This record gives sequence, C-alpha cells and structure tokens, in this order.
Amino acid sequence: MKIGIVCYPTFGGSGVVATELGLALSRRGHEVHFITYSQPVRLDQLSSNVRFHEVHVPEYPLFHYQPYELALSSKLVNMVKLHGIDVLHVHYAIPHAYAGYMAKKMLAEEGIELPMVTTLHGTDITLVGNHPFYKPAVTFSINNSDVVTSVSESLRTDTFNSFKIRKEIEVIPNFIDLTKCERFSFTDCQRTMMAGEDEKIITHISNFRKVKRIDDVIKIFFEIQKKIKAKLMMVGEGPEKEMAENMAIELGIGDKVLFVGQSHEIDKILCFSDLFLLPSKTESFGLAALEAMVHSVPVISSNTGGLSEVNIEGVSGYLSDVGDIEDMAKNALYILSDEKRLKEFKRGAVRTAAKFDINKIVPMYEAIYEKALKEK
Ligand code: GMT
Repeated sequence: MKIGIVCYPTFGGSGVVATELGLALSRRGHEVHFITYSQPVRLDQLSSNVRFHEVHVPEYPLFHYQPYELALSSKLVNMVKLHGIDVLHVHYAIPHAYAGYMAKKMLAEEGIELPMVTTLHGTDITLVGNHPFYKPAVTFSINNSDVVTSVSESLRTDTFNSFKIRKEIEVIPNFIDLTKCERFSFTDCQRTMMAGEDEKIITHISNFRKVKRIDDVIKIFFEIQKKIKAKLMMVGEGPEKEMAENMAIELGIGDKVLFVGQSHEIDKILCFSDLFLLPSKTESFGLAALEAMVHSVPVISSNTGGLSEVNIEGVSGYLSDVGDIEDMAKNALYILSDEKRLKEFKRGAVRTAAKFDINKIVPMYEAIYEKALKEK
C-alpha cells in the first residue's frame, strides 16, 4: 500500500507515534510518504520505502498569518497525484484533518478518491480543539474523515462528550518496540556521568508545557531528595522550563536537578533511570511513560485521562490525583527505598509495556487502511 502520513515533525508525542508507525509500516513492505513542514525528528532511518515531502509556505507581505493549511492541502493533492498514494493518515486533528479534507475534495473533483484516516492524540480534543474558535472546524473534520481512531478509551470518551460526533471512533493504543532494550547495549548506559553510585536517578521527559505540571515534578523531587540521595533529570524544552530552573534554585536543589534540554538519547537516559515522573493535568495516553516502562522504569503519574490504561497501579507504578504531590512523593519513596521492591516494579513496568507491543498494534492500523480502501 502507498500511505501518506501527515504529522507534526517535532518532539511531541503525536509526531513520534506517526513517525514510528510510518517506519514500522515501511519495514512491513508499504511505501510511506511523510508530508509536513520539516523532517520528523525520529525519521532517521534511510529506506527506499520512506519519502519525506516538505511543505513550504511562501512569505507574502499581505499575510499576517502564513496559510499553512492551504499549502499543506495543495502539497497533499500534488503528492497523491505524483506518487499514487492510496490512503492518507493524518495525526492530530488541528489543522491536519481539516487540510486533509480539503485535499480529498480537490482530488474528488479530478475523479480521485482518497480515503482519510484521522488519529486523535490528545490536546487536539481536550485542550486546543475544544476552544470555541476551533471547535466547529474540528467537529466538521472529524465527522468528514473516513475512519477516526483515538489513542485511548479515555480520549474516545472525551471526544464524544465534548463534540457532536456522528462517526464511530476506534481505539488503537500507542505502541512500543519491545526489542528496543535488547538492541540497546546496557554497557553504553554511562550512569556514572549523571549520578553517584549511591544516588537514585529520577527522570521527567516532556515538552514542558503547562499541561505537564512541571512545578509538580520539582516539588515531588524536593520531597524525595529529603529522604534519599537522588538526582532529577529534566529532559525537553518548552515554555515552563525557566520557571522550573528558578524553582529548583529557590528550593536549594539546583545542583541535584539537571536540565539536559531536548535529547536524541532518550533510550540511554531511560536506561539509567530508576523512576519516571508524569504528574500531568491531562494526558490522553502518556507515551513518555510507556517509553520509560519498556526500559524497566516504574512510573509515578497522575490518574488523569488515559494514564490508568498505561500505568497499572501497584504493578508498573502508582497513580495519584492531579496535584497530590504528597501522595506522589510517598509512592515514589515506597518504590525507591527498597531494592527488592524496586526490582519488582521494574519487572512490572516491562511486563505492562508488553501489552503495547508494536507487532500487535501496527496490524490494527493496516486493517483500518484496508477498511477505508474497501469503503471508498
Ligand atoms: O505533543 C504532541 O504532539 C501531542 C500531544 C498533545 O498535546 O496532544 O501529545 C498527546 O499525544 C501523545 C501521543 O499519542 C500522547 O501520548 C499524549 O498523552 C498526548 N498528550 C496529552 O494528552 C497532553
């Protein structure tokens, strides 16, 4: 099959899922075309089955806002015609589902039927998409997609609760390559670069937006380090980073909190981590938690959105109410303060991650594409 994938190319979860999916599909023999404004960050494997088409938005003095959707839909039309793309898969409703729908309509005028699958990822429904300025367009583009999927049961429910949706939404959870750890040599870990032998390493990875409650990450760690020797690794960039850096210094733990910025070495960082913190306000799935779990890192998270579908209470970690720093710190200390218990949770984390095996989930997308093609 020839599959066109539209996504955000940045470090965000939806872009990571879209890229990993495209790469997996290409390994299964499909021809995959990524269409977006710059090369997706995880698109690092050369293959004749994978192409990247960059969307350019020419500057024009009259434009206050550059019309990206227009450029994207035109690029989609051109690429579908040039490469004979069979099916379009757009990730994150805004503005991709809208641009995809326009491309579909333009192609239909020329007698080309292009089925479109839309995958809802999170804030396109729970935050941004819900804003009255976007809501009618998001509702319209979901209802006019040929197939709609969501990454968790919770997101599916949120979508039906917040929008007037006439379509069925199929849940296809995010996935992980379970061989990641086998392929990654643990001798490369270099834990000693980051912390002393007697220190535990606690990690948080995100794009440091308000929704991630970065201040809670610092506060939880502040409580933990009062009782055990530990370092906190803060991985990522975003609007809340400076606030967190100041907070760590004000709390007198500046030397224990390492802000490492955006990293291409997530596997290495997780390999030497003992615990992962994800106290988000909302989280439709929590891909970062799953990535931690596959590396045997237990997760302390909030119990919001789809997190309870990923992080299993008492097995892969613990879940607390949003903002309950005391409970999160208590649970973290319970796991970290006993080596035997920590090992059990590490095993529980990998076992839980196995449910999201890439080899089980990618065929679900293939089945969806087949269905969309049959209905065309
Ligand atoms: O960062 C992104 O690209 C999207 C982002 C968001 O804000 O919607 O992440 C969402 O999609 C990820 C991949 O499916 C999920 O793992 C995240 O839980 C979800 N983020 C939120 O719901 C806050």
